[in-house]
Amino acid sequence: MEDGKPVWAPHPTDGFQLGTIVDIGADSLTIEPLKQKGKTFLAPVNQVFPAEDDPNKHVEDNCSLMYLNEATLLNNIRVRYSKDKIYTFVANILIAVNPYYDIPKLYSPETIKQYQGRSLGTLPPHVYAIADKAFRDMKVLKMSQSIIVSGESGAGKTENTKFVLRYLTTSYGTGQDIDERIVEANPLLEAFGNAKTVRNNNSSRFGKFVEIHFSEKNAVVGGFVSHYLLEKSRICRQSQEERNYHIFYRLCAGASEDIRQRFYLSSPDTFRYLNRGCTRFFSTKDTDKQILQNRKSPEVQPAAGRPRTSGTVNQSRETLEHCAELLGLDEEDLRISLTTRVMLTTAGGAKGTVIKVPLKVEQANNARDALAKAIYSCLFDHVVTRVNQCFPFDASATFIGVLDIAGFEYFEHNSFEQFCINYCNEKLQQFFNERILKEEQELYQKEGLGVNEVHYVDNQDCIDLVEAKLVGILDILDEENRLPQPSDQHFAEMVHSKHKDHFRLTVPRKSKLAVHRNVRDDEGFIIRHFAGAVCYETKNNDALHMSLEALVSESKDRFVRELFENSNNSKDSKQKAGKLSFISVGNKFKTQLNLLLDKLRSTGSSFIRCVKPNLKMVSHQFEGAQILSQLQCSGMVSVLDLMQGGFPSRAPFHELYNMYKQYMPAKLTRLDPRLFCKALFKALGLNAVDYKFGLTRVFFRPGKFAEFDQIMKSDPDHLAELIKRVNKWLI
Ligand code: AD9
Ligand code: MG
Repeated sequence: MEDGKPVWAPHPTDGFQLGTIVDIGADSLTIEPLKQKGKTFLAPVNQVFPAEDDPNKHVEDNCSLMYLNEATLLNNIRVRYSKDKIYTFVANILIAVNPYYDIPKLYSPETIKQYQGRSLGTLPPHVYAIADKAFRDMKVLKMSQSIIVSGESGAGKTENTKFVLRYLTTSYGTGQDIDERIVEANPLLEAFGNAKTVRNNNSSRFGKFVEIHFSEKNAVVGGFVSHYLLEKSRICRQSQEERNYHIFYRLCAGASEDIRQRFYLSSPDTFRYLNRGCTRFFSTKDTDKQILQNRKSPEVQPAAGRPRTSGTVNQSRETLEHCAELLGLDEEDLRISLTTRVMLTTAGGAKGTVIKVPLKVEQANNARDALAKAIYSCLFDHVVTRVNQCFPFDASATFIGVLDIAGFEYFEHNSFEQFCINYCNEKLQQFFNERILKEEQELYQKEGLGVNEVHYVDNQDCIDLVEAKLVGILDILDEENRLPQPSDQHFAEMVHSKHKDHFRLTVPRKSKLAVHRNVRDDEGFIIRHFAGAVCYETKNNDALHMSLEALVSESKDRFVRELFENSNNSKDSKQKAGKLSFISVGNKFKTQLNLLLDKLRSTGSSFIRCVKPNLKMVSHQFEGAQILSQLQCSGMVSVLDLMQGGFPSRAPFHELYNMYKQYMPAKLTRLDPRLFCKALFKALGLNAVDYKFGLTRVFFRPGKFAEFDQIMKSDPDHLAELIKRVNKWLI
C-alpha cells in the first residue's frame, strides 16, 4: 500500500470506503476518505486493504483481481450486484446474492441450454454452472457429488436449491414423470416445513438433503429427501409478525366445505396456536405458485390431509371433544392425561405404587404443547416418507445431493434448536475447511509447488465440546435426563464443571461485564463458535409425558397410531420406561449429522454461499457492512487469504494449449502441451514470480492469469508482434 494509492478502510454501514493513507502509526493508520477530503480518521492496520486501480471494475472470478482481500471481494460483489450480476466465483466457490426480484431471463429454458456441458468459467457465473459441473464430474469421475448451499435466513438457499434441481432434471432427466415429481415435492415440503418469519416470508424451518439418483448411463432414476431438525417451538408459539407453518393458513383459507366441517376448521384467528402471531394470509407470487403446483399433483395429496394439531385442549370442553375425536382418543382419557402426571412412588418401601399427580396450569399447558409438537413432528416425518415414495428407485449408480440447511444463527434467546443448528454449522464449516483449504494445500504439494503452508482455525475443539462421548454437551444432557429429577440448572452446572477453562466455553455473567450482548440472567452457557459467541439457555419444556405418549400411540385412528409407531421417539421412550421422550433428540441429530458428513465426504463437492443484501428484503439495496459480516462468517475471507498467498488461478496445460494454439505458429504447436506452455511463457517474457509450473498445470498469482489472457487475445497488430517474438525465441 504505497503512499497516495487508494485503499479500502472500514466504514460503519458500507463495510469499506475508499481513502488514502496520510499517516502511519504503530498499529493504526490515518485515512483520508476519498469522498470527504480533510475528514481524516484512524483505522486499525489489519482492517485497511489495498484497492484495485479501478474501483468500478468487476470480474467474474474474484481470483483474477490483483488484490484478494475482503474489501476487494465486497466491492466486486457490489459492482456486479448493481448490474444484476448476482453470481460471482471465488475460484470454484459460487457466491449468490439474493436479488429480491426476478431478473429477466436469468433462469429461462434458453439459459439452461447454454450451460449444458460447458466447463466452469467459460460462461458467466451461475448456479447452473455449478449444477452442470456437478453433473460432469459425476459422469467423468463416476463419483457422486454434493452441492452445499449455505447462508443466513432469506439469503436464497432454498431458491437456489430449486434452480439446481430444476436444472438437473430438465437437462438430464428422462422426460418422464419422475423429473417433475422431484421438483414438485418442494411445494408440499414447504407447506408443512416453511413459515413466515421476520427474516423471510417463506423461511424453511427444517434442513434437507435432496438426492437425485442417476443410472449407469447418467439418466435420472429417482430421488431421496432426508430432513433435519424441524423447528418445533413454532407449532405452539410465534413471535409477532411471524406465523405458524403455511399449511394451517392454507387449510383455513382453501379447504372445501366438507373438510372444513370434518376438521372443525374456521378462521385462523380462532385458533390459539395461530392467532398470537400474524394471521394474515399473505400472498406472494411464490405461495400462489405453490398452491397451483399442489393442485397439479393429486397423487401426493393424501399426505397433506391431516394436520390435526390446531385447536388443542384449553379449558373449553368443546375443544377437548373435537381434539379427542380427531385424534381417535377417549375424551376423558385425554383430559386426565393432559392434566395429571403418572408417578411411581417409593414411599414407605412400597416400591412401584402408581399415583396420579395433578399438574399446575403451567405444567398442563406445557404438556399440551409437547403433545402438539410431537404430533406435528411425526406428521412431518410422515410427509417426507410419502414424498420419498413418489420417486422410488431400484438401483442407482451415483447421485447428486443438494444440501439446504439453515446457516449459523443467534437471537436474543437461543434454545436447544439454535444449539443444534450451530453445532451443524460447525461440522459443515470443518468440512468446508477440509475441502477448500486442506485440499488446496495438498494440490500444491502434489503438483510439487513449494509454497508456504496456510494456517486456518481448526474447530475440532468446538465440535468435541458438543459431541464427545460422556463429556460432550449432548451426552451430559442425556445423562441429566436420566436423573429422577432433571433440572436445567444442574445440567448447566455439569457442562461447566466438566469443561473448566475450555477456550470455547464460558459462563454467562449476570452483570454489565457480560462479554456478549446475548448474555442474559438465565442459566446457560456461552459457546464461542467459529462465527461468533452465542449464549444458550438450558430451559426445556418439550418433554412429552409418558402417559400422553402412551395414550396417543394407542389411538383408535390408525393414521395417528402409525404416526407414533413409526417415529423413533416412542421406541426410545419405551426402552427407557418412565423417562421423558425428548431424551435423545440431540444424540439422534448427532447420528444423523455424522451420517450426512460421511456421505458428503464420500462425494465430490461444490459450495454455494448465499448472501442476503439487506434486512428490508427489497431489491437494489446493498447493505455493505452486514454483507461483509456474512462473507466473514462463511469462511470466504480465509479462502481469500489462502489464495492471496498462493496461486488462485490454474489451468491444465492441455487447456491452455487448446485455448491459444490457434494464435500460434505451427512450430510451437508441434510441441506437447507442457512444452508449448513453457516456450510460450518464456517467449512472452512473463515474470517468473507470477506463475509456477506444476506437474499437470500452470498456477498463476492473483490477477496474473487475466493479464496473460489479455495479452494473448489482444488486437491483431499486437498479436503479430507476439508471434514474431515467439518465432525468434524458437530459433
Ligand atoms: V431460510 O434460511 O429458509 O429462512 P433461504 O432459504 O436462504 O432462507 P429463500 O431461498 O427462501 O431464502 O429466499 C427468500 C426469498 O428471496 C424468496 O422467497 C424469493 O422471494 C427471494 N429470492 C431468493 N433468491 C432469489 C432469486 N435468485 N431470484 C429472485 C429470489 N428472488
Ligand atoms: Mg430456505
